[in-house]
Amino acid sequence: MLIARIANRSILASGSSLTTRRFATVSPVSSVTRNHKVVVVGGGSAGLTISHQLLRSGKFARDDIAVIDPAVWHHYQPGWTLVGGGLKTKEELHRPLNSLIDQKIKLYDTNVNTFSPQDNFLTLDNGDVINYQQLVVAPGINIDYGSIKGLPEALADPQSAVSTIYGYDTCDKVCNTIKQLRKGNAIFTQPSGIVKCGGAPQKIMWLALDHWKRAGLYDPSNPSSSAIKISFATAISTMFAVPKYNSKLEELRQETGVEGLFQHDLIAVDGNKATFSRPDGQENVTKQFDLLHVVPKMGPHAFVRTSALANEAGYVDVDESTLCHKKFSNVWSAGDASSLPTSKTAAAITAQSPVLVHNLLRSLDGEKRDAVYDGYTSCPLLTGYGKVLLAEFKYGGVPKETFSWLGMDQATPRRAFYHLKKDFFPWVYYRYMVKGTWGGPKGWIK
Ligand code: UQ1
Repeated sequence: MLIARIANRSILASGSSLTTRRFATVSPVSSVTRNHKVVVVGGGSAGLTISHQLLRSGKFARDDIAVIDPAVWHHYQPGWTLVGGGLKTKEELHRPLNSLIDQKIKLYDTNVNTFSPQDNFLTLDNGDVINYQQLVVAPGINIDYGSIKGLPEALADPQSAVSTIYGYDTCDKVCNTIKQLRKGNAIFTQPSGIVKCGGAPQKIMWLALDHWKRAGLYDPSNPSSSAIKISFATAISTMFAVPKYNSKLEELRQETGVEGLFQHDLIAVDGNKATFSRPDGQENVTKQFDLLHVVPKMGPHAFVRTSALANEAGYVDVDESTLCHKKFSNVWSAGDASSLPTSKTAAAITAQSPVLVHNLLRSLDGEKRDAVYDGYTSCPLLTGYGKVLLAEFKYGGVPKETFSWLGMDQATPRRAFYHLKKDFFPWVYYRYMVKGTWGGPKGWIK
């Protein structure tokens, strides 16, 4: 250990201004310095996919690539809606993170403390210094449970019918609250601001509706005389951001008698009362509920938001085509933490990763970044058991549907899409995508 420290000091003593700076903030007695060609912050969908695609390029030796993530578990989050709907267990959707990382990649199981992109290094929470040639920042975003007053307490209370599919701890509570409800008001919310997978807040509502319909508690053709009343309370003014799919989902809402509480942004939960703020200085609205499915507000992690890498909103400020940082040409980002103006999904990561990897490798070779991301993302939107509308679109909300060559209109919910969502995607994700060999709609990567 001592030898390692001395060795590190001698590397640091090579005289750059960088060295002085490091010693100014980090104790030389306890800290260690390491060097990697590529450092990937985050072992989530983007971090794993990108680091393994890089490794498979054959251009890296053992420990050339490092991943930084303190998580013990890696979760397949797109599956949490299925847990809420009673179709999967949460345990079958996760894997120990270290079991998913190739032995040739170095894993640091700690948090990043600060980024120093001007000097090509970052520090870890334990004070260690990590130098890099290229940096990929993909730590995801944070679910801010405290953004809604009373929410943390209500979620933790096993007696309350308040839950969310957006967390590992609560996604199974969702299923219990749906099964237990026999009558009363069921409210499903969607917040203002950026969330992961903009369709998920209503997917769980469509599954619950279908469950109550089958249980004889909800009659879509006669909602007012049904035991259960269903409301969708969303901070935005439509069901979905992409016009093509919005028309279909709005039609479905009206046909099934779901009340649309548009421009209602949940701000507080108190017992069985939910309070919503309204735009343009209108008074808050309070609703009584017997079941409340909440989607908390979300945002960038503090260590990204407060760093030199962030844009004004706190996301890693990258070019929307090349995924390269707008100021630091050896910094990249993909996935939820990035500023890319598209919907935050695992499907988006299938399209972003090959572009980022190609451009990063070209940069290492001193060549032009010539791969372009078109904003592709997808939302397999469950509209009931056995039914999925497969929304796929690029920047500007322009549809980009994989199965259009078969003459299919993907706005029509289908059983085949349901099996893609429930069976195929979780399988291809762990078997190929996080190993760097699945390119989404483009198929397998050699
Ligand atoms: C996809 O590749 C993927 O990753 C495994 C998903 O899982 C989260 C998806 O939801 C989607 C839509 C894709 C895209 C792939 C095809 C074939 C449409």
